[in-house]
Amino acid sequence: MRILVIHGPNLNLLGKREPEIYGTLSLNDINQALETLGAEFGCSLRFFQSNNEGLLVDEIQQAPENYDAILINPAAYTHTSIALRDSLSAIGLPFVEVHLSNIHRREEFRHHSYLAPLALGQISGFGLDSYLLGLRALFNYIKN
Ligand code: CA2
Repeated sequence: MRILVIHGPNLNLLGKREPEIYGTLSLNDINQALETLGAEFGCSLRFFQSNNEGLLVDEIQQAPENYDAILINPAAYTHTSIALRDSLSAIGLPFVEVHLSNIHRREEFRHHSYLAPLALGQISGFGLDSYLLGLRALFNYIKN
């Protein structure tokens, strides 16, 4: 089973800025924890981070050639990107949306997600555990 993990804009800064909101782990720490859990499930993972909306769309469009499902933290594009939503809709792969922070207890503009209505589910507010729970949910969904 192959899972594509996508991290949206500014997540490359994790661990370097705003630790009170996003914690002290780096993106690399998150990827390593996912890799370890993925190995327990027998999943191979690829990690992709970009600050560029078009590159994220390109990656999503190509995903069906190589992957069974997507775990995505779309970051700020969650709240703005019809392009990401359209690409996920077009490919039709199952995906789970995750957020480190609880977007529903933050500013109002973060409460809406363009992607969530297409997702298997959304996990928000648990830091690293949001990703690990999301990976587990995705694996359990696609293994059946
Ligand atoms: O909580 C999340 O995971 C978010 O997707 C993070 C996004 C934010 O726009 C969403 O509303 C919720 C922002 C990611 C920015 O990451 C940074 C990390 C360290 C320092 C600055 C930004």
